[in-house]
Amino acid sequence: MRQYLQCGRFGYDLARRPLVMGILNVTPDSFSDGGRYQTLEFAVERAERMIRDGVDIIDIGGESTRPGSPAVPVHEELARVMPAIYALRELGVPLSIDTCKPEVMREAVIAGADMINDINGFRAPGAIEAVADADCGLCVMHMQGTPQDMQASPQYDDVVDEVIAFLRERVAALAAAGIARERITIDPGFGFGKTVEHNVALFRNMERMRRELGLPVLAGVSRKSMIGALTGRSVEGRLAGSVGGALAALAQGARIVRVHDVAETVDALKVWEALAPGVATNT
Ligand code: 9MG
Repeated sequence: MRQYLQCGRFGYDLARRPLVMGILNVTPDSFSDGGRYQTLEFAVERAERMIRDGVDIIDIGGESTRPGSPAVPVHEELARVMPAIYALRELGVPLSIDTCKPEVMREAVIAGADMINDINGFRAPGAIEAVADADCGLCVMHMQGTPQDMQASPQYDDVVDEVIAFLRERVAALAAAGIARERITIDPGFGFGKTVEHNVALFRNMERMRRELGLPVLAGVSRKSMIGALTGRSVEGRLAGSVGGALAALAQGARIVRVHDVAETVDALKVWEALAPGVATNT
């Protein structure tokens, strides 16, 4: 299966190797409390660290998507995200912007963002139009509900069928706007309106998603409550579980893993690939 991903200024053959996407939150609670300038300074330091550690894509988020998080007004999200794009865009690594807002997508792409990661699957009015004429990569994620209410009571008849049907419909909507398939990755959205059982069922069916939709799968389980449920650990103690989750995701068919702990994930991947060639990388 052809697995080329066009990501703005960059292009990747995902059949050759999987990618590690590093999480860079630029929300006020992500770094100490020194205001905007200090947040930016820390974000640049963190991004440079990720690059030294071998990150492939940096995913910048200006609005928390944790369950129960409040929505942020567009002007505030722009004020958080845009300085980070300007500061990081010449570092030689693709920048992904984690946003649901068409205005932020548009400004980010103009400023040089290489990918838009939308947990809302480009459902907001104007979202598809905001990215249609660019060449940025797109991550289309499934979410039931909104971050404010999604974990209240997730319900599915068949979670795997329903998530695949949703992703199929969103990919068709993107294609109808003339967007090339090689720009698109799909994501089951672990923890976004799902119980642990839903997450496990989806996790074990990522290869099926990839096969049925013919597109690369991005998986994010890093430090999530699903890792907490499987290990019994609070968020601070989920590093090993998250690395295990990233490797398991690749073995189950994902080609991009979204992680907080880049160095540890990259090292684990190197060791696994050296000792069990083709297993983690699915070749
Ligand atoms: C922003 N964000 C938080 N979790 C995520 C996940 O699992 N996938 C993607 N694409 N984005 C996420």
